Amino acid sequence: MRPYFLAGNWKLHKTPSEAVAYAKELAEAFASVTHRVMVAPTYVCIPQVAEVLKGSPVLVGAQNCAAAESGAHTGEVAPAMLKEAGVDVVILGHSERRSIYGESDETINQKVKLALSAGLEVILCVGETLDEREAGKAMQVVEDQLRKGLAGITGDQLDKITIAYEPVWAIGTGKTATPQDANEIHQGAREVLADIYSTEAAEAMVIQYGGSVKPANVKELMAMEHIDGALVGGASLTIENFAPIVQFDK
Ligand code: G2H
Repeated sequence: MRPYFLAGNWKLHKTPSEAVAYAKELAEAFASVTHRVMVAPTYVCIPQVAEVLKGSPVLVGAQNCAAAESGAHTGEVAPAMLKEAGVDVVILGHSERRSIYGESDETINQKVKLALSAGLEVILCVGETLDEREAGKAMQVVEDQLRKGLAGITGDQLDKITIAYEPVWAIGTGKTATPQDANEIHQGAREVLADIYSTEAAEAMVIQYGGSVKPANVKELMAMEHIDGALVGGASLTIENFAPIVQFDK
């Protein structure tokens, strides 16, 4: 049985004082949560949020990391620096990183490798654009991103990796893939993982769905066989929305 993993991606929201106040609410609300939970603030909020969440089951995430360990990379933050600042999990390959900041699969793969060697867990995001979906290429795109993003990653590293399927057309748009459409891609992704690694390894991997997840649709998404959690943006920013998502089965 795969554990559910519900993660909040705060994107470019919340100042350090707002993040700390919210983290305190989360620590209290999720003190005895039964699923895996994570929140990913901006870099500058991480140390303070990590301090608040110390001893709480809520994991600390980062939204990105550098594709290098150190050196002349102005504006970047290395995986080991994130680890020392209290980060448990790093989100890599989010479609906003791919589309706005031009990250290639090769760069993302480099980041995955460096993050794992720094002792971080990884959420690797994949997903097709609307044009790609309409051209019937959704699964092909996801397969390509998975194969390239995981290149060189061995089977014994998989327990540190979560996949997030985020159809780009459903991100922040209010449009959600139907649970059946999402499940179909999740199942396809699992078949790709089985082909790269093994059926057993693929069955054990947690695959989150992301894209306009909210309290009103979380339950039906989580009911699907191959959907094991959610990567939540907008609805992770308030306790009123995030608590019912994380505790969707209560
Ligand atoms: C997808 C998701 C979080 P939202 O980007 O990663 O955002 O839930 O706002 O669509």
